Amino acid sequence: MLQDRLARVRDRMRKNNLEQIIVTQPQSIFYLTGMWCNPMDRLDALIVTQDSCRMLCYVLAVIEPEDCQVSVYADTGETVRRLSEMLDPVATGVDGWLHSRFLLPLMQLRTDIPFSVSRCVEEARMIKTPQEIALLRRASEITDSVFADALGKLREGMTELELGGVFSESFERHGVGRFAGDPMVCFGAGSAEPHHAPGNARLRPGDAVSVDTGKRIDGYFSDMTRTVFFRRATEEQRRVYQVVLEANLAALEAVKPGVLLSEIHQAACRVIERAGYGAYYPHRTSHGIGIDCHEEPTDASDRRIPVEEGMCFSIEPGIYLPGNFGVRIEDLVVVTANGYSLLNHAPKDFTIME
Ligand SMILES: [Mn+2]
Repeated sequence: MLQDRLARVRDRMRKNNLEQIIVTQPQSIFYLTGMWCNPMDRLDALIVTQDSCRMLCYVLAVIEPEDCQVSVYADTGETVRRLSEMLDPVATGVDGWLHSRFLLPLMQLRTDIPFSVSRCVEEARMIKTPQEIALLRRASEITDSVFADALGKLREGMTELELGGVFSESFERHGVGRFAGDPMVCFGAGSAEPHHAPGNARLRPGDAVSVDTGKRIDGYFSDMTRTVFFRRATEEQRRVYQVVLEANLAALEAVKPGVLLSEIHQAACRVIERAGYGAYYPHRTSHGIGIDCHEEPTDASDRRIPVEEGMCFSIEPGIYLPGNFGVRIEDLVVVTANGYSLLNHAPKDFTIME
């Protein structure tokens, strides 16, 4: 077990009056043990109390953390009963990943246990350790190089999927496998869809080329978006690009401990609204990143999450003009004592690629 992380989680448990928590998200189990489990449709669970760690784990999983009593099961069912027998009759927090098909029978078996939702591990994960920050920094450095390499290989008539392949090959040259997400490559009107599925659209002069990609490298994700224009750009494309760039910089400027994530979003929105494009910015500005590409803290206007030193999140404003083109510029930041440290250094000035 990773004792410094376990101590943070136990601290959160005390603050939330939880004597025991059930952790089932593989990313959270990795956070606490350093090892990956992959239960797929099965149930793996780590049970943490103030003085013990126990784990219920599928027999083929390779996970064997030290200082943790592991109880293995095979494909014979009865896993919920096994889990129910491992629990103490105390206030118990359950993470958001325990499927209702396991949780509901568990609650029937243990009517003596008061269950509630636990965010203890997610909250601990929000504040990165120096070791985690080093891994996040390295993942972003690799992603910066991949963009520099792959965006230089645009050619007329190539498809979005082909450019995606160029990015994947470049990651592979940096020793990063094809797992964990293909690049989201968008040409022309595709760039106006914030969650575009790359396909066989072919690159034409005048297209916006927007690429959003990140990889989990040694456990920690990168996530970056750059938008460039192929061979030429209209006045409107230039104008929209400048507005998004200004929104990106205004949001970055707002990052420091104590501000609310929603205030960072507002800083980006103000720039976009003032330019008359408010109706074309439909999504949040930030999401936390770490072992997951999207994790706490996420920016939602109804949640008041203060920014703290050690948090890592994206800054990714965009403008999307349906059927026409879109621009998004995304960087990652780590919050420092007085502001932020940028993890991405790929250029973001308005660029026309030949
Ligand atoms: Mn992102």
